[in-house]
Amino acid sequence: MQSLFNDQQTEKDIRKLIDTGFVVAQLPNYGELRADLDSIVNKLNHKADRSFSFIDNLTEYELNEFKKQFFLHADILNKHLIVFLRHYFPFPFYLQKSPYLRINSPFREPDITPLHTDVMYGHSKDTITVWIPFVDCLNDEGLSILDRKQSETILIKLDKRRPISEHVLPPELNKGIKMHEGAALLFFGNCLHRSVFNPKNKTRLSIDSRIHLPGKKFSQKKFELFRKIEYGY
Ligand SMILES: O=C(O)CCC(=O)C(=O)O
Ligand SMILES: [Fe+2]
Repeated sequence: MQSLFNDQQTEKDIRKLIDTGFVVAQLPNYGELRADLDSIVNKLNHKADRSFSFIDNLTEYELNEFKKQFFLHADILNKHLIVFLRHYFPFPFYLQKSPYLRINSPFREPDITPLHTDVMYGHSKDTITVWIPFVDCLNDEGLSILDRKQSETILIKLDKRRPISEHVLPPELNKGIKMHEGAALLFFGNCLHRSVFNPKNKTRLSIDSRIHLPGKKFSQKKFELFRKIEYGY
């Protein structure tokens, strides 16, 4: 059977991820992932239009219910995540038990994810996050991210508790990284990232999960969040 993946591209992606701390990669099995996401959304009694505009009509309560119910279908999405990740990491690894669902609605201040590294939330610097949007992110609906080196420079200033004002942050952090639907962003736990104010008439729905490779230092605090995926799963 012909591989879904282009091995040369995979090698290039891994090198970029290791060298710089992040990479945007194509998901060859995105169609299957999206079809299952749509059926989950439909099952939860919402019509899954391509742009998720139903979300804008939900009350806060309904939105929370939607997120809670969504969580129960994690394994369906994990199945596709594993196919994708297995190709990059062809050995046993630890995967977050459930992906998180995030929504970044236009003009909604509370949906903005503030500047952070996943290490700040208790993960290890060796944890790799996979972030997948279900819409094109071309106009600030998505995430902005700094590579490992740039992140270190900013983090040193944060460590010294110097007040860090917006205008010393590199301009990359004011612009969402441009990704088409069907791509995934992979990044290490020590890369600074955030979402920017979404000024466009488009709701972004995304999932994110994390993996941990064997032989790397595990954050004890987060151990319970992961489960081992054996090779051949
Ligand atoms: O989707 C977002 O707005 C934030 C995602 C994030 O911080 C992460 O996946 O680690
Ligand atoms: Fe994060």
